[in-house]
Amino acid sequence: MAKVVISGTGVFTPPNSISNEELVASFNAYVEKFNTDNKEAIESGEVEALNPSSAEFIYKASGIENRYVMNKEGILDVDVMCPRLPERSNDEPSILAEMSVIAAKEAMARANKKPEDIDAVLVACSNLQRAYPAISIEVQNLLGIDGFGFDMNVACSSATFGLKTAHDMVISGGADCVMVVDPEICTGHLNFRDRDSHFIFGDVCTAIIVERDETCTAEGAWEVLGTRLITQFSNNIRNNFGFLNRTAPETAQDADKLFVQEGRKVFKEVVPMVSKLIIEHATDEGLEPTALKRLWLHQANKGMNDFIGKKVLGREPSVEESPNILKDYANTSSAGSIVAFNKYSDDLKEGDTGVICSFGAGYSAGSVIVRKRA
Ligand code: CO8
Repeated sequence: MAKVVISGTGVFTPPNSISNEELVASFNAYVEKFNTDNKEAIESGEVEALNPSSAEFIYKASGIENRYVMNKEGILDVDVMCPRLPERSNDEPSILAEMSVIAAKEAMARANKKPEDIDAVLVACSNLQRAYPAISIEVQNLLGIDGFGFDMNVACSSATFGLKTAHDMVISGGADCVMVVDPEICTGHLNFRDRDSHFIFGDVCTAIIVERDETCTAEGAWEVLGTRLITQFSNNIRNNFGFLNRTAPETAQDADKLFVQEGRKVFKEVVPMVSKLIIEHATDEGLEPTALKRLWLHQANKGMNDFIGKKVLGREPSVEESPNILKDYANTSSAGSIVAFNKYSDDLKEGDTGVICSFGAGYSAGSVIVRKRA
């Protein structure tokens, strides 16, 4: 069977960052205004008073300290509380395509690849900017790549599902080299007025080049030893935004048209599911899970990753073994594990093995086991 490698990755990080303190100050100003504006209704019991948020809670419950965002002013403006990203004309690159191109160029440079070396572009992410034409075809056009492109969405697991799709296309001979791009503007679908979730997400874009081992000229590439996906239906992470919203205008603006979750339940149900996935996958690949040198896990919650790391390695993972990017990036949906892989893989040695693992809405989870190549 053909050997497949990850030969390069790239990350686009937005220039602006918001700290927990800044986000909480804005949220609490909104709460104060709401409670003042609704004072009488609150006193008469018609309306429930809102509770303030706290930076300490956010860090303790999630490990998040900051998040990069595509627009800071709109999010922090108490009268807006949403990123403001003006609509572009059809002749300009879309925002998702623009960030994709920046991450893609870094991945191509690291993989020593030119546009003519790439056969397919997959855009795999949680929230697509429009129905069609596909963002991937726009990215393909902006980079001057022949071949084909298509978009796919498996929420937080989009990158590993995209990696498996690319891997299988290369194995089958359908393509020799595939680029997977994960542009995530999570703040566009986050309810910044919801105390339970206003702190969770940030924005970023990652890109990955997957190709045949024979064509790889990059130093420090990673052989893909195996890929495994699982899904299991759950309503605990949900977003009911969609093209049919306008057909039911009475509920079109409801809070469920943004990200909603039962965070506690997700935590409890997903940790065992993911630990089992990684342990069984590594074992079936002939590896001792405890011998994995690095866990590039989905970055949703530090506590979750600590639990998974402990189950897989049989002991508390060190900071190096299970890198945490949450403190700077927050949850960036599908891009999180790839940001961790991009930033924390160069130090490993030839022959070292690790796992890129994502998990999230669906539920969905993907495991990609890799070994450092010469
Ligand atoms: N400030 C202060 N206190 C708060 C706040 C706040 N902001 N929010 C809640 N509290 C309080 C609660 O009121 C509660 O108080 P009490 O005990 O008195 O009732 C207490 O804190 C504890 O609340 P929770 O039980 O809700 O808190 P948790 O400890 O469970 O932490 C988390 C909440 C951080 C959300 C945690 O449950 C978690 O991270 N769970 C995992 C979630 C997860 O992994 N989700 C994956 C989703 S991502 C995904 O799949 C991608 C979707 C697509 C992306 C779309 C982009 C928008």
